[in-house]
Amino acid sequence: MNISTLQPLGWSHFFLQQASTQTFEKLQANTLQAFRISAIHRSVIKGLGNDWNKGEVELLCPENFQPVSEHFGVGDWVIAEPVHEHFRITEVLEAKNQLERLSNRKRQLIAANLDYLFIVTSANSDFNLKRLERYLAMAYESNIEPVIVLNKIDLTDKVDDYLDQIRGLKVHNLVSISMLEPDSLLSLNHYLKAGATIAMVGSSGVGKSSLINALFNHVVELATSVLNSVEVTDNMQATGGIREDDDKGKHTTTSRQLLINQQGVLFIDTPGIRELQLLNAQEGIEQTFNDIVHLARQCKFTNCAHQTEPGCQILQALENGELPLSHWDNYQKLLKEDAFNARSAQGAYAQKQYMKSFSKAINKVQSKHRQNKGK
Ligand SMILES: Nc1nc2c(ncn2[C@@H]2O[C@H](COP(=O)(O)OP(=O)(O)OP(=O)(O)O)[C@@H](O)[C@H]2O)c(=O)[nH]1
Ligand SMILES: [Mg+2]
Ligand SMILES: [Zn+2]
Repeated sequence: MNISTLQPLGWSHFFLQQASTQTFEKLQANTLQAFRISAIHRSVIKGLGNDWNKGEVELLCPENFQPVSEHFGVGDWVIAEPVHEHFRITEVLEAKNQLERLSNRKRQLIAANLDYLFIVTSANSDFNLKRLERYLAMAYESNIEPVIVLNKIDLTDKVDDYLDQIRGLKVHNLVSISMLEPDSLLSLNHYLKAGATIAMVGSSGVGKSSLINALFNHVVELATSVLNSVEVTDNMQATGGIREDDDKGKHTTTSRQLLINQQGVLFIDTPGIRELQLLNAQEGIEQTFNDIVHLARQCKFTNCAHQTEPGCQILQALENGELPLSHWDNYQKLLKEDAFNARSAQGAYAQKQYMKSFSKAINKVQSKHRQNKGK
């Protein structure tokens, strides 16, 4: 193995130093190889290794790494051994960072080893600040720098309104673009570094795949195309952002895949998420809502529940309009949901226990209420 061969894929000493002496020697002798996971489609797993410029290699996944979705995701690094003409995964390396969410009551990895998370939204009815807050919390939780990408600005004459709303979220990175205005894409140049990995997330149809295609005309699609043709649903006239094999219109992405363009930027395209459910994201939520956290610290009582307490800064800020009610509501909602989801992912038993204690607490409140009424 030659480190520089894998460097364009994002390989670094962080991964190399995880290898035991024995693994290291085998990597040197090429009796083991490192691969970056580039696609996971049902049971088919693909990776890019030493010969990455020749395309993907199918990787066999032994039972101890199944279900795959719980062990690694697109963007993760694995070690694999050659078995006949295939490679079999022997080890999954610890990731620099991983994006996860709750899906079907299970933890699901969205992508791993990212430098930036492009949170794509469109300047039309899809736009939703609360949804952006969810994505931000997910990014912060994983220590991945978020970039909010407001796309389809050709569809509105109120771009500044949208931008003002997003600025309220205090994000460092915000760009507004349109596939129909190629110059607008220049604002993304800052993030497009060779060897950097950028994942695109957002609702279906916001233009994640179009953006990957449009940024670089020379995107080399290493992953096999796993796209479904669907009806044209949007009003994009130009086809600049459309894949080569598509002259009809929209293709919805059905699985995650890693793509590398000729400038050496790595992209992870993901299918649109209907409703992002956070998982283990408490710190990320606190960071997203740090204005609220800051206010709460100034409440008169350290254990203030922000209900009726005197000297409550939250109540005061809500009253004088400094703190928008929807922002406060979303904060509470996300915290509750996150706690619930954590239990949900831990399993049905823990979930039952939680519901039990929850209903106990409610019963307590209700019986107290009845007692008070009876007085
Ligand atoms: N008007 C306009 N349409 C756009 C723009 N960018 C993308 N579109 C259109 O929006 C539709 C959806 O684009 P996609 O790139 O497939 O969206 P996606 O986010 O990848 O969607 P999923 O794969 O389903 O998650 C397509 O018809 C695009 O042509 C834009 O800047 N302006
Ligand atoms: Mg797509
Ligand atoms: Zn308070």
